[in-house]
Amino acid sequence: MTYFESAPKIQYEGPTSKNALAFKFYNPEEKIGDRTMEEWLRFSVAYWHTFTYDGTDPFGHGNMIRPWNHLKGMDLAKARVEAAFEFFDKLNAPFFCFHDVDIAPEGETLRETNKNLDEIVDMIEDYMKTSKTKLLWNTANMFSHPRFVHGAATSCNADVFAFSAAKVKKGLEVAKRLGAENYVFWGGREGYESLLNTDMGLEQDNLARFFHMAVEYAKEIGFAGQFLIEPKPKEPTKHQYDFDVATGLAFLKKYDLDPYFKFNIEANHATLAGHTFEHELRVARINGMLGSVDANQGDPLLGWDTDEFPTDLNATTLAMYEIIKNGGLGKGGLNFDAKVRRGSFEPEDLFRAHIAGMDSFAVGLKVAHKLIEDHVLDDFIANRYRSYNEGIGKEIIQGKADFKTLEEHVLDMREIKNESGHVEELRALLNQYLLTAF
Ligand code: XLS
Ligand code: NI
Ligand code: NI
Repeated sequence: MTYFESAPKIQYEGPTSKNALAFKFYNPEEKIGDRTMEEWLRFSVAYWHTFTYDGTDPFGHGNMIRPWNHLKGMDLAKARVEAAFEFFDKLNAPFFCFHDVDIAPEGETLRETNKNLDEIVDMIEDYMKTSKTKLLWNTANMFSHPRFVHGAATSCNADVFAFSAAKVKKGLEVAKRLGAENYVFWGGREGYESLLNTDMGLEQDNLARFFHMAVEYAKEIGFAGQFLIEPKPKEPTKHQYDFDVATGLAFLKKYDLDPYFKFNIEANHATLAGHTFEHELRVARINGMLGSVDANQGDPLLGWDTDEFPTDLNATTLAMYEIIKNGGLGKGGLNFDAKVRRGSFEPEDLFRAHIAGMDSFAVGLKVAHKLIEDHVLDDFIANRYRSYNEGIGKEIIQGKADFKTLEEHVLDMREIKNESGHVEELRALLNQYLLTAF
């Protein structure tokens, strides 16, 4: 059976193509430096937004027209798997991601839920034998069901902690079976509403205990994927513990978890934390912790996680700049944790949206690579910091200076000369590269 009848296999047609269902910039085979676009970008489709989401928002019912809408329960779950692999194939997507509850309905007990899950995982495993699409990561949804009202690993209720552990145990087994490249922990409701009723110390200690158990179990079953923490400052809780990369890093270091984790950085979460996307990528990169990316964008006029498909070329370019400087994403990828707007309710919009996101990151890749190849920012920055290459600066870097020698250096200095940072010029240069790369 065909689910997306109107959609052909999406091909690269080049920047002048007028075909909505074609790539204009993403040419998977095109070499950029030492890798192809496909190898650099490692695109992934998010199961929840593309196959599970029905358009429901806090003010309205589901409105998405989907070829599986008439089905329920396990029949619905199976149809979604069939549709998903048709979609991956037509889009030529190398990866996908899912939460446990996205792919199979929950039962009355965890035993029943796991049974449903096993049946669907069998089916996915079968499809994966002939499909090129691999599993970038899976994760456990520990925020939708009412039992997670006070959190999962940070819940005040030990039964909920146990339930969460059992879900992640199963998730790791599924990850191992399907050959997932990573396993993700996004904080869901791991945060708090008010300190008046919260033992923050215990909650964070418990979260660390939970992560250590996950690390142990992965070792036990031989799951070699990369563990990823996905920071987010708020939503659904008022304050989430994995606020941003810097906060997450301090947590991991405090509990000796940093050797086992990297970060999955989501653009919209970065902006919710009051950072740019590239800031979060940079913090992770310079600490050797850049693992993967949830590729989306927020709306500057709205203060929540709108999860829009990324189309801002400045942002994709600066993101790809960090990713290239990182030497790529390793086991990670660019996962479209992005949903079509509620007004874009036709099945074909799913293709149009992914094409928009993939083309935008392809542009970002090409422009960022050119910027790096031409040493544009590197030369500028090297020159800006040149005072550290000689004299007192060199002594600081070499650890030869101390407060006394530094005082001596400036005590009789009449004037310190600074130079302009020329940030406007650099922004214009970025525009120039964006407009001339193709
Ligand atoms: C929610 C998160 C979530 C994670 C996976 O804001 O982005 O979708 O990526 O649990
Ligand atoms: Ni995400
Ligand atoms: Ni998100």
